[in-house]
Amino acid sequence: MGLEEYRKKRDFNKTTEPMGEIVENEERYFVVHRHQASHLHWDLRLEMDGVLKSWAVPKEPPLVPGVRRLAVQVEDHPLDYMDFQGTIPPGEYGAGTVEIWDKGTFELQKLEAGKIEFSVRGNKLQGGYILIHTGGKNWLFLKRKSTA
Ligand SMILES: [Mn+2]
Repeated sequence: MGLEEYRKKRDFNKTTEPMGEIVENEERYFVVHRHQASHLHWDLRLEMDGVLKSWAVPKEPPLVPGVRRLAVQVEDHPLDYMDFQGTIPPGEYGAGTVEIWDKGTFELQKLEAGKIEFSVRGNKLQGGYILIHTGGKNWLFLKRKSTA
């Protein structure tokens, strides 16, 4: 919807109300868990819509451009999960050890159907990344060449 209607109703030469701007650089948190379950994988989790959108990445997340990783979307996790580390007991869902592999903030840069572009400030992950939906639960996770 934007701010067009708000602005159309006001003459900013005559009112001291703010013209306003759409803030797109809101910082959000992300975490990557290294999860040694029956199969080792990394869980990428991005704070979006009040939850952690989550993807299981079977290989180490890309640190350089040109590496494509499969990322399988899994159920949203609560924001509290950001700080979780520990051992999930044998027989329970995801049994195994969960460690924080990387953590930091990110800016959402572009959100389209099937495409999420974001810029990351973590310890291991830095710069521009993209998630591209390829079908079903499958996405591609890659580092962008330009790190805007
Ligand atoms: Mn997992």
